[in-house]
Amino acid sequence: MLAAAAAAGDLALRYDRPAPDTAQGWEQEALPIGNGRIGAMIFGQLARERIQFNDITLWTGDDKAMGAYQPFGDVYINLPGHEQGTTAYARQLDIGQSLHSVSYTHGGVKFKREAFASYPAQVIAMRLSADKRGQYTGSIELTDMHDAQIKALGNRIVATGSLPGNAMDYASQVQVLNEGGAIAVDGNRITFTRCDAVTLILGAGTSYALDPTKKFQGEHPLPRVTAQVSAAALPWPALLAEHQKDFHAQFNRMSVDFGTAVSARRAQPTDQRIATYTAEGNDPELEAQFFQYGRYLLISSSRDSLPANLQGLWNNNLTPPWNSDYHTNINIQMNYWPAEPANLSQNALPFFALVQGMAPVYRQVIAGTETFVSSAGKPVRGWTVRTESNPFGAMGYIWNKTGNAWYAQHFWEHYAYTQDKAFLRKVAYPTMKEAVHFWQDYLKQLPDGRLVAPLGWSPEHGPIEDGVTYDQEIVWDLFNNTVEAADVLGDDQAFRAQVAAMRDKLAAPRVGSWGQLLEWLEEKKDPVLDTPGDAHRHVSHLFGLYPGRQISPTQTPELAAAARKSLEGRGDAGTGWSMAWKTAYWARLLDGNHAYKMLRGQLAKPGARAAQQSGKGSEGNNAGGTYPNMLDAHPPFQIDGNFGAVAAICEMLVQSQTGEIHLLPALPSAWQAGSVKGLRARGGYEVDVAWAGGKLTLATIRRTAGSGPGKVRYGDKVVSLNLKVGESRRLRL
Ligand code: FUC
Repeated sequence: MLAAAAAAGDLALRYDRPAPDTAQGWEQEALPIGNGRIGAMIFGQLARERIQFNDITLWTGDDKAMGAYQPFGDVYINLPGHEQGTTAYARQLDIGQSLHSVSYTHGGVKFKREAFASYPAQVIAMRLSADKRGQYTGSIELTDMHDAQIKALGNRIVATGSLPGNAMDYASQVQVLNEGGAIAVDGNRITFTRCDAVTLILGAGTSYALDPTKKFQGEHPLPRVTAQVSAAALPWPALLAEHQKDFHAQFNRMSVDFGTAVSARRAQPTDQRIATYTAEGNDPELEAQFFQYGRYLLISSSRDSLPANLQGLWNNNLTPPWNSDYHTNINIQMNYWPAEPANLSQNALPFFALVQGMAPVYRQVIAGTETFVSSAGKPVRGWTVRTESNPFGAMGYIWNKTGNAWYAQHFWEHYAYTQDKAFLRKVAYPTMKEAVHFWQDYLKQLPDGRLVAPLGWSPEHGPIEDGVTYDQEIVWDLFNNTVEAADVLGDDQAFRAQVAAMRDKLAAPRVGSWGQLLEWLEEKKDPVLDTPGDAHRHVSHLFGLYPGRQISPTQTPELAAAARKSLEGRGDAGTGWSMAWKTAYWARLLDGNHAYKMLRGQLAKPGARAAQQSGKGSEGNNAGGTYPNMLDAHPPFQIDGNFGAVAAICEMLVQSQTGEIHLLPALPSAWQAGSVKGLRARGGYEVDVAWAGGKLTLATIRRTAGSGPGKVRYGDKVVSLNLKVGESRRLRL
């Protein structure tokens, strides 16, 4: 049972057996679909197919209690007898087509299933068909993970309930459409008998509203879900075409080719291909697929609703790890790192909406917290966050005080890439300015005049104290971006001057005794902390290197050299997100081969590096990897690593944080020939690059927004540009 061999450029994840119907099968082998709000994990089981589904807003908890992101329910398709004697089984997720499919032969009949989550139709749809008539006899069940009432009526099964605790209403509904044969209600199920084809249309929703003035309660979802499910009863080709048109409009903005794999690799199912790659590397097609998979996952888990959480929107567990929450000290930010460079800017909007929705709640929290008084004893202005957060304003665990400034960076970057001045003026600048107010009030002055962030924590490492490098760099980033934003807007000059002056008084990153970038204001006299043997997964004190821009090999070579020392000290291990971040760090240090080494480690099977386990840290610092379904293993499954890897690969190909578009700044020697189209650069550009023999052959720079001159660098060569919107320039450097 070999999966059909893939062709070059083919973007299907392929398997020759179903995902086991277990928690581990869900996590590591089932395949995700999603429309940005609702989604599902599909197992591809034969006699009892399972579609485990989610809505990104189904949360327990409220503004006081964290609660957790919840699984919604399952649709089961019972096809008695299909397990025995099945041949030619193939299961695939084509991420270029946003389409899941299963095919097999049973009793001389070829059976086929297709499934997708449509954004335009707001439903999940699955169609079962066969090459002979009357072959489908079985039943459909809808289950619920809480205590919904479930009822089958006509051709629909409807579940409605309300969560204990926060009274959130929810509803799901599956409509069964048969071609040929008959369907009937049998208790809570719908049976189908001798049908030619069966289509399921699944809708789901909740009463959650991202609006603190309504206490986050909107309308009951049942009428909306019913209308969505009714409207989606279209001919299958029409429903699919509408979905794919919408999907392609986002996904096809980029294409990537890192080189060709030998045909023996293409013949392998994805799980075996990852295993071979773990041992032998040398599969640029798999790396390209991993890149595009991250883009697929962002499109599928971040659109017009809440932002992607720790698991995107896929969760089958009532008590998921870390509540599958919005973690503020790396995780939600990493989810959004790829959005701008990988040409999925609109998919970042849910993050901005969450921040803006929470701000009024957070302001009240801060106003009532004794921690946040200025050195003059007055309450600080603005708001900030703890490490854990939910979509009702509750927060938990330790304060992550510079979380406000890090969030503000994303608002600024959205402008930097899109050049959307209305967004800058109305959305980004006010958010940045409020974070600046917080830090203007809260920073404290050392006797030598330097400004430090009081009592911060370098995530999640060492003591809580003043002026930790992580905080200093993030505040610097906020001040620096705010100065630039004020320059763009041009009408806030007095404030701009204050912020620039404070930026220049911030305690700056410093080099320590072994050449490292100090993680804390003073070097620790500790046997482990920030020594060359300290393998802690967080290397957050290099924020200024990435995603910040305070440290760079060209502009601050001493600090960049120190950052390199620190990275060497921390080593090449890490959990999923940690490895992705290190990949980006190495790319910013312009070391493509080291970045590639990190990427290769992350795309390996989890546990492949277990022999080197350091055992340091509460959850291990050497663990990450990629599961057979290509989801990131923190472990457990945590989606930030998928997203971080996309962003890091973008940094290997094009950088633009220093005022130049730097082409192929960190191209690894493993990628000898290839091309990438549609990467975005700050200033409103789209960039295509092609290379051969490890050297740039052609670049095309298109301007899609913005105005004014720009510069393009390749190695030591720099050329100037002055493109208008719609213009492009081809360069051979
Ligand atoms: C941060 C990390 C952990 C984990 C958690 C969800 O706290 O330190 O490794 O990723 O988020």
